Amino acid sequence: MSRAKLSEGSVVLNLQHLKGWTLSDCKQFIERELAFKDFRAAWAFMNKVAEKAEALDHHPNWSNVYNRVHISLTTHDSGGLSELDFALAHHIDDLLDNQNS
Ligand code: H2B
Repeated sequence: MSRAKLSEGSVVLNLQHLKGWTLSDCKQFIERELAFKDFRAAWAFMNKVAEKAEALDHHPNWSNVYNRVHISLTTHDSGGLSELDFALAHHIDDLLDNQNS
């Protein structure tokens, strides 16, 4: 998968296939804020995302406060958003869907 920076049009198209993610004002990040039952649930989720990030060699910028996780995705190597950011975002959404089923 390519780390090349996507055009603004491609970013907008890709975003339409994601729910709950927003584009930052500078247009270099897509972001999502999540809330879990407690810290343990948040940390378990972060561990699962970390596995996928390693497999993709593509890593989130994120922070955690107790049950909340803020995720911000960008491609540092290209100075913008790439296919990898959207692939990771979709994977994160799949993990969330599966934990609720
Ligand atoms: N993660 C993210 N989000 N962006 C990158 O450009 C990136 C990465 N580059 N993970 C990878 C690692 C690169 O530094 C290594 C050397 O492949």
